[in-house]
Amino acid sequence: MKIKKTFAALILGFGIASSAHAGLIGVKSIEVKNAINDWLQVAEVNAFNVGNIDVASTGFAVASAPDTWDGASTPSKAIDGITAGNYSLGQIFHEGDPRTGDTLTITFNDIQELISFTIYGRTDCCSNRDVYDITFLDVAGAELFFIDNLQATAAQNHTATVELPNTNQQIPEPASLALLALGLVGLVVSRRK
Ligand SMILES: [Ca+2]
Ligand SMILES: [Ca+2]
Ligand SMILES: [Ca+2]
Repeated sequence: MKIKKTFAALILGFGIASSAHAGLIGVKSIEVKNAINDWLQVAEVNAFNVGNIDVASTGFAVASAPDTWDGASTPSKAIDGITAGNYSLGQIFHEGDPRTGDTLTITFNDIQELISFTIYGRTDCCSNRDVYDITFLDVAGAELFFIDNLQATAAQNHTATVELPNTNQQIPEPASLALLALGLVGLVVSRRK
């Protein structure tokens, strides 16, 4: 009985360790560009970190862009927590004239480990424009991950989500592997008994 309990505890411990969230590490900023040489317009960006917090939010990040269409379509609209995408209601970021392949940059206050990325496009018109190239950058400006042609058009219900790769691999240490092996031996022994 004692061996069985030890084995159960080991399996439980191992299961908890391997189910912990881990994601794309070292992210300082995200760059959003229009992928089809059209106007850049974004209703909202969400970027969830390992603590399940959307850090693409006012208070955790700042959003910037070279220009805006008007005073109601500022970059901050992409991180204000409102996913609705009606331009005429002042709900989206929209790049300014001229159309120059602009970049919306979301810079985090702190370096983040991200597990998922979601973008919301415009809903009142022109949703065919909403195809994006997304680049995740480290603090030195080096590319960590790239999402090509992410579509958030009407056909995608104006939104798209990508689970980010785990670059914080939790490889079991030799010691814990040995413990697991011991547990397996324990199971065999207890079954024989
Ligand atoms: Ca957000
Ligand atoms: Ca918004
Ligand atoms: Ca522009």
